[in-house]
Amino acid sequence: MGPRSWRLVALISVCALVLPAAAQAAAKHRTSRSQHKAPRIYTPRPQAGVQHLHYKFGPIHITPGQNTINIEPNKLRPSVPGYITKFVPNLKRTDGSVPRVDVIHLHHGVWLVNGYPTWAAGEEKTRVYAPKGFGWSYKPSDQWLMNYMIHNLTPNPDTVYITYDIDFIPATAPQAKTMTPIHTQWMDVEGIKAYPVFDALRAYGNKRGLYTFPDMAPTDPYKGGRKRNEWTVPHDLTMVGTAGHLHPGGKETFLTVSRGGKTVRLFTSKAHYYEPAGAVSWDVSMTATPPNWRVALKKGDVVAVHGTYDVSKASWYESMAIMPAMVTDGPDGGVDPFTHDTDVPGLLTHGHLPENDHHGGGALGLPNPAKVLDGPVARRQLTIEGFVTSQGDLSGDTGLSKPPVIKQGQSISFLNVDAKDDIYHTITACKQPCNKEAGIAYPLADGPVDFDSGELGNGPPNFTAAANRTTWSTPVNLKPGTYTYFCRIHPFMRGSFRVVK
Ligand SMILES: [Cu+2]
Repeated sequence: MGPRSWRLVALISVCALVLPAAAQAAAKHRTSRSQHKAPRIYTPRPQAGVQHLHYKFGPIHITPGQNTINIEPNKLRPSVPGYITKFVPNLKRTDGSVPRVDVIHLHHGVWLVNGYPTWAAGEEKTRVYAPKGFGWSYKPSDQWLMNYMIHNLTPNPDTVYITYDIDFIPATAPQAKTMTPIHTQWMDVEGIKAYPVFDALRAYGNKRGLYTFPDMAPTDPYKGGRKRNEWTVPHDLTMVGTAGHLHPGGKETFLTVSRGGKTVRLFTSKAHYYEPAGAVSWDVSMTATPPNWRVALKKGDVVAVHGTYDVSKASWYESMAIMPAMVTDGPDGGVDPFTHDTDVPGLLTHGHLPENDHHGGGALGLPNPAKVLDGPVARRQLTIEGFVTSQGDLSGDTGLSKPPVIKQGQSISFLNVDAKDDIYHTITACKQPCNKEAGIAYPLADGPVDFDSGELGNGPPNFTAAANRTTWSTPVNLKPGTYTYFCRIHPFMRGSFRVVK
């Protein structure tokens, strides 16, 4: 399995409107305009002269509980030079059906072109459209790699394809003569790295329950070094589009630009949740820049990306904030972001998707851990094997549901035996009783206190979601009570333990 990682993204977009002129630039972190109604969903007309190409990468055989990162050569692409003007990814089974997102999903797919991330998709499946007259220039000699992380939330194997629809204008088409080439500028709060994640915990939120990374990070995430969320514009050019990628809990990503000591907001990509429970699931679509959005950037401008999460309901581990941008190779018009308000309302890249219909939270008839009699005193390490914890397991008819008991000040340790099969598990606090049916919105990391083990397991160094350890111990400072937990990777897995005086 080859590996590496990133999860990512999606992005960009769009088509036709004019930037409202006006407005002095706004201050650095001003609140972006509120949108009470759903933003409009944008569906561009195909550019003239395009071919619609459809590719299926695979078949990919998915192992039980898989959450690993792979990277493989990708020869599925146009055979002649030209311009790519649309990129729409998906994940499909061999029969063409789209798996439910709470069963198996594309945690990320990144199409690397000559080593650089160029298009990407995450669970939110953002669709990417170049504005009319613009396209990514493509040569058959380009090297393409497919970097993907497919997350199987169940213990059942499966087989899928990563699909992508491309609109393509061959260089020989008359329309090609008027095209302006663009390329992707990868903007990620963690920079370009294998697994660019950060934790957004409830304790980090402001009074409104919002947490913006890296701005509000309790410690400098860059440790005084290079700010990985920044990009210094190398020469005058035009940015023609952008859209964000984030995870459940995410509210928005935004770009700022700084010049001469002044900072303004370039664009805010907002998460619109179709999820009835709010910002807690993958039932979401991101806004992208409108079609005629054009911003002139100057050499030396510093563009930075930020991500805001709603931490009022739950903590969010291994979160992302990525905002790839489409930029031209040189100056190509556009407004000055310091004299025009470029942070205009965006357009959604898609509506609600049927694969996000299973929200979870229904009754399963599992025991309520708080009412179950004490299990044995926990003296030895608990094991997680075959997706079952050796004591306190709630996820089914295991006969192991009685919580192991420890005295206040002690801790229980867990060993993930499944790590030998590259299956990662977490022990993550959830609110009691945490015994309902799993779905895209349940369970959440909303226990009375936060604890999380990280993904117990091993993977290639610097290229994995795994913590590269297989054990974890509960915090020693827990007050007496019954604690419930779930596995973030396989949310049907639940357990409990009890702390007594
Ligand atoms: Cu698990």
